[in-house]
Amino acid sequence: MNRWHAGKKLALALMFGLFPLLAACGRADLSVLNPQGPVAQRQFDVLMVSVGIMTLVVVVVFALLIYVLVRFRRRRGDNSIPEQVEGNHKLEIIWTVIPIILLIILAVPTVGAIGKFAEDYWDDPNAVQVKVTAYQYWWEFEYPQYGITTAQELVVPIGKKIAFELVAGDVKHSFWIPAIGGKMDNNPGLTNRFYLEFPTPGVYRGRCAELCGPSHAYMDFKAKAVDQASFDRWVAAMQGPAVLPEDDNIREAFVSKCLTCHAVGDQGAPIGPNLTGLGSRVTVAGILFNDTPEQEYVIDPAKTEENIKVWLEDTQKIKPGNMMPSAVDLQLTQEQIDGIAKYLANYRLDYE
Ligand code: HEC
Ligand SMILES: [Cu+2]
Repeated sequence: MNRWHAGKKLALALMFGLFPLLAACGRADLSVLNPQGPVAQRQFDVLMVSVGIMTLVVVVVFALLIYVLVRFRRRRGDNSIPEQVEGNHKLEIIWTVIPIILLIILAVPTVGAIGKFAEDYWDDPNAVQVKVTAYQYWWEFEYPQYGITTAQELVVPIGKKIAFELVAGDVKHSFWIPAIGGKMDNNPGLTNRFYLEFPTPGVYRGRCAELCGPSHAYMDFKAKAVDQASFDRWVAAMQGPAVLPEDDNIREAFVSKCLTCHAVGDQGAPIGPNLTGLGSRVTVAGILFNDTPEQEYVIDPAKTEENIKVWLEDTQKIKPGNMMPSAVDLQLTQEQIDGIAKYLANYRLDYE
């Protein structure tokens, strides 16, 4: 009785314990199982066809197995050897033909969908071109139609085809926004093209989906989908003149110690992410969130400032093996750290 009680308690605890875990499976900003937009929906449909077929196979095979186990079990006192059968044409044809039919049912929508996913809208004047270059462990997004470059946070208009050209700056990476679609490899020296569509405004979480080094698991990015007017304002703000720190000492430090690798303004950066409008990004370095738990994805400048300091203090602790030196190696004073963090956190492009 007691043991039964404990078992029941454990089962209940497991059920409720797993609940929040499983609930995350449906997040609209993250989950393949809650597809957003036509590309993700099509991929989900193909997934469901194969899950359906596999479920059918499992159910039929297990039903037959259980039936045979029960029906042909050895009965008490029966020591006779059953009739020995070898080769049954009818059965062999059945279990060859049925899998072939199932494979055809699986193949037709899959091959059709794969063709659709690979459609190239790069030269479509209505599409927005984004060239994605993946580095250990960050993402660069270049918009050749507008002459602008950003990093870690992709900004796109809703309802339009976003034509991606993928390449890697070092090793192989893979571009994946689970709720929106993907994934596709970023290879060094070889470009891949595909497209995605974002149906509703919001922040979607992106990931690197190819083991690329010690900080692979931290190689996150965000995709922010906004309406067309906001997107146009963002492009105009990105194209505008760069803003530098007002204070002479801070500006001098920023230019000499940071702009050697980074850039502000519309040009790409030589080694690191473009920092233009960093204060408008949901994260620092892709993983330190600038929002508060109460208001997801609403940026809190004080939190951004804190995150920039955390990042500068020990970049290797946040993302082991990344290419940015820490404050000590850059010989920054505390005053410079504070000043630069304040400047970057308040470097906002108010386009939403
Ligand atoms: C040697 C080149 C180099 C120098 C110098 C450098 N950085 Fe970086 N920085 C990088 C690289 C590379 C990354 C990307 C790291 C990653 O995420 O893997 C980065 C990332 C960042 C990020 C996160 C960017 C984002 O999009 O979220 C910030 C902020 C930053 N650096 C600020 C600074 C500041 C401020 C300085 C000067 C005090 C500086 N960096 C100096 C190379 C450099
Ligand atoms: Cu990667």
